[in-house]
Amino acid sequence: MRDTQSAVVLTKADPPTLKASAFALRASADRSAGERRPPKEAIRSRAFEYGFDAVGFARAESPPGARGHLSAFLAEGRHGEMEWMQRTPERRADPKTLWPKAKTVIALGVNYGPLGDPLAPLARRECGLFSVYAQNADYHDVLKRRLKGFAAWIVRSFSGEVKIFVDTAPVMEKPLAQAAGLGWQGKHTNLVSRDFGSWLFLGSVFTTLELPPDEAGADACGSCSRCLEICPTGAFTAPYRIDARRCISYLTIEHKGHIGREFREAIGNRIYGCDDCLAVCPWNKFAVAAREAAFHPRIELTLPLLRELAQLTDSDFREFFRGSPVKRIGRDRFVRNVLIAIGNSREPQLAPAAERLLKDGSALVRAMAVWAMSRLLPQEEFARLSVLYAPDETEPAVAAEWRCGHQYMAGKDEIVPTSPTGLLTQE
Ligand code: B12
Ligand code: SF4
Ligand code: SF4
Repeated sequence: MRDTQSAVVLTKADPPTLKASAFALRASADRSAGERRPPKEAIRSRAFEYGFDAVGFARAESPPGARGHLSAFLAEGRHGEMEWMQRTPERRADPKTLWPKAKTVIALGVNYGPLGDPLAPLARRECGLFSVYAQNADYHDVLKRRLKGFAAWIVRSFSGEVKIFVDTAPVMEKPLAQAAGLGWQGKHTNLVSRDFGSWLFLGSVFTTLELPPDEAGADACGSCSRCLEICPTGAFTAPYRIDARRCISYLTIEHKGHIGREFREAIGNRIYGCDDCLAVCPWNKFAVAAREAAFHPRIELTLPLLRELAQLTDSDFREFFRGSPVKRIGRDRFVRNVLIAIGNSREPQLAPAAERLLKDGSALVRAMAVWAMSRLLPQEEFARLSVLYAPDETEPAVAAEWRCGHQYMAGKDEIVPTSPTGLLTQE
């Protein structure tokens, strides 16, 4: 009975990709096997029915190299302000330390492949670019829902205990996914799949069931280095090694303070996250568009006008980004990012949108409004505004932006050193 149902759901849900047809074959073989189907194969089949596009099994143990690489990452401070990463490194490095009862990790991937070239909007400087993962629903919500249903089914069918994880727990999802055969960690450090390229969200079910592991994914980057070369901010210190503090994804999403001057031009019009290293990967040639409609871009987020985004109030922001991952950075950080994109737009007609924010309640916003205007306005106009606004400025970082703006306009384009928190340290 269960197997018959499987076949029906599968035919309806899976798109005609290689992966789906390969699975359909497996499903009919399973049906003839009836109840004798081994738990691992039954679980694999069900995972696809629950909407996962990739599934693999690994022992619940620290993946090779992961512990040492994590220690080096933390010791060198490459996690920046993400201090939660250093709270429980032992648990993060080893699923057994996180949950001693765990025997097997079921690694799962959901395809979020874009519909077109995700880098094309970089040329539309009057618009903001949201990274592919943030153009619609929050994947945490989508994956968690599926993981809960799937994990409950495992317990109902085979007993044992389970725990589910997606992103936020101290779990090294990429090395575990590699150990479970979903792909390999590419030189851009993300998991690359032969079927879906760089576009898999990852989640996992830890279980007390002892299930035979799959073969680990083998590195197929070869001599390619496209991802390393394209990074606008030089975030890769070496192949397979990232300094998060230099990554635009970190700067625009995780970093709470002022964004260092040395990164602002390189950010271009990326207002939430970055996909450059993912998008250039040649393994994307086999990628297909996400089958989950909640990951297809919301029309308002595909080419949103910077001028309009800059005017979002706190309540507009919360309403506009309801259910979206963007919501978690809050209006001030978001408008900070938008103002950097405005400064990079080379469109003087966007200057009024920045000027309106010179008296904003947030120092993050005021600082980037000043910076944007220093990039867009003629020198006399910037000087006129400076006379009007700078004397009342009480926040040292914003006052410093006015001074740096004058220097920039005078042709002294100095990159002012920033502290690890992104605050200007010159004054
Ligand atoms: C912290 C974090 C970030 C940080 C740091 C990124 C990073 N690479 O660590 C920041 C904010 C920058 C970030 C950005 C992004 N992230 Co992120 N992030 C995470 C998080 C929470 C933890 C990752 C982690 O443990 N990092 C610590 C370091 C030590 O681990 P690592 O990168 O795996 O390092 C390995 C390699 O360096 C390797 N290594 C080191 N030296 C060497 C040498 C050799 C020879 C080899 C072979 C390997 C090797 O070993 C290390 C351990 O295996 C995970 C979720 C999770 N819980 O796992 C999501 C996660 C990695 N992020 C994800 C995504 C989608 C992104 C972005 C694409 C979002 C965007 N569009 O803006 C970018 C991509 C940037 C990039 N190139 O990595 C996805 C990736 C999915 C996938 N297919 O891999 C994850 C898994 C979330 C999820 N559940 O789907 N992220
Ligand atoms: S996401 Fe962008 S900034 Fe971060 S490492 Fe990749 S290319 Fe560089
Ligand atoms: S772009 Fe090239 S080097 Fe980078 S992850 Fe893809 S295959 Fe590997």
